[in-house]
Amino acid sequence: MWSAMSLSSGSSRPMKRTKTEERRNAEMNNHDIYIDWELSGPNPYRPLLTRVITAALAAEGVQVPCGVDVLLTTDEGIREINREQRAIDAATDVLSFPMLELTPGVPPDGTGEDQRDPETGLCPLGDMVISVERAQAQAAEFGHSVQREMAYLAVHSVLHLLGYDHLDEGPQKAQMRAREEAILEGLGVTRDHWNEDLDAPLAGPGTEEVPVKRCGMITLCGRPNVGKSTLTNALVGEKVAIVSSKPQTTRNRICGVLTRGENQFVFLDTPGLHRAANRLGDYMVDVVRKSVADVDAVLLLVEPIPNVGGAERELIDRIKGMKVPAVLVINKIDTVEKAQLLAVMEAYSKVHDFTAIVPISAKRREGLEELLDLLATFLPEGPQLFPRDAVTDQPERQICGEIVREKLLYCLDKEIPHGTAVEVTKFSERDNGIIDLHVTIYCEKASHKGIIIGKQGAMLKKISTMAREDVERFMGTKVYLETWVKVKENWRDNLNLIRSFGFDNRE
Ligand SMILES: Nc1nc2c(ncn2[C@@H]2O[C@H](COP(=O)(O)OP(=O)(O)OP(=O)(O)O)[C@@H](O)[C@H]2O)c(=O)[nH]1
Ligand SMILES: [Mg+2]
Repeated sequence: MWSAMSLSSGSSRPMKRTKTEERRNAEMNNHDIYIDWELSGPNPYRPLLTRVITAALAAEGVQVPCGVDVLLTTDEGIREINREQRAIDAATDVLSFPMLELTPGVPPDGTGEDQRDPETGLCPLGDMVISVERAQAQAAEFGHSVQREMAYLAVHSVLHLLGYDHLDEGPQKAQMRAREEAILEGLGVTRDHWNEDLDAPLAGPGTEEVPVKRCGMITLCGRPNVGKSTLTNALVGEKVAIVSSKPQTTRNRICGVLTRGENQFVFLDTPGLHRAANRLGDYMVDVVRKSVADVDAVLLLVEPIPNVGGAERELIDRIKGMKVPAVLVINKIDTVEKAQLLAVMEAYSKVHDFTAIVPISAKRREGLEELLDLLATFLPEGPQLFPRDAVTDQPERQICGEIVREKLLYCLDKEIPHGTAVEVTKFSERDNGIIDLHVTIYCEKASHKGIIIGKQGAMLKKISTMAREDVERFMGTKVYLETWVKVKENWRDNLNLIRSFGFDNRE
């Protein structure tokens, strides 16, 4: 999965110390963990990595104060280092450069040769380099949080710095894996549990949060399935909107919040603009229209095809009447050759003079930093609308219902999931933290009910299991999920029923 290297003792890859970072801190047991961040914006992983590295050193029995240099960089950044240091011209997730030749399980005690830097008094363990982009991509691939992935990579690297290796693919590798698992478990980080405390800001000098000075609303609009929700989630760094390969997944305006330094971005993910075939469709289209008014910037997301479609033309017409910046975001660039992008840009430039055109891959998180840098320039001065750590305004109960709907979209074919609505009838927490979640799935026909339940209940069981696992991950606790399926004929054309499911656009 990843490569790492053990250089012989004395290797000293120069780390860039261009940015200032707070160094020592009481939480670090007097280790000097220097974290350099080469990406734009503030570094959200410093508290996490500081704690994880400190915990990994403690778990390995290291008692002397140590120095560890960490570089968090991009795929290109790690590739450059890999090329320079190892003559391997490829990006990877983590690289480790131990300073000392240590034996696994025998921690440095500051007495050995080279184990005490005369200047600092620290035991210099070496450098680790992590590609944040790769960590994000791997987290998405494995279906767990970026924090978990970062923690995993950091623990892996600390073990390398302490002499562990896995080049034999045999017992040494097994020993290293066992230590990784034990350390992560000790931190409360397992495959399906994330310890939120690890992300809390570090106490101590230099860690005060800067107040938010600029805050603005940015709408993401476009045709169905173009990747608006994928982008919202990628920008916010959490899954706030459900995603599926089927069009018309998003039914409501979903708000995603990102606070970085002095800037707070409030993203409005909208339903895809389509020709409404029922009253629910009318509602969704109305949500798009309303979300494109009274905002500070609009992002028009398009597929990377050199053809301006009806939905795009309608949205451009709307944007033309507004006085705010409009950015053309060409998504899914991972699916086309670069040459085609020029044709896409040209086709859209003929229709509207966009403030900027930004090609991205929301799925691979490419181009997002550039997009955020641009969007930051559109934010008006003003106080924050949400607390710093907020990612959405949706209540947990609502997100749980949406997760169930995502599994319906994933498991069921054709029109059936589009004719479903999910109502959460119970959402309560017991004294021991377990959550009871009761959900009713409404569908339009008795025949659909049969399909949703499946042979001997197999389909409903599959949907419920997938939903429960996701809800447990999201809530960070055990969940008892009970699901029922009911028929409400043609509910999508019944205004009262639509409203009762929470789709209400009356002013
Ligand atoms: N290859 C590729 N696929 C992407 C990218 N972004 C999104 N997708 C996929 O496109 C599909 C639709 O993504 P969504 O985020 O649900 O799209 P949406 O625009 O919110 O769709 P609606 O809610 O239906 O309007 C999913 O299968 C995504 O995985 C991308 O950058 N590259
Ligand atoms: Mg969506």
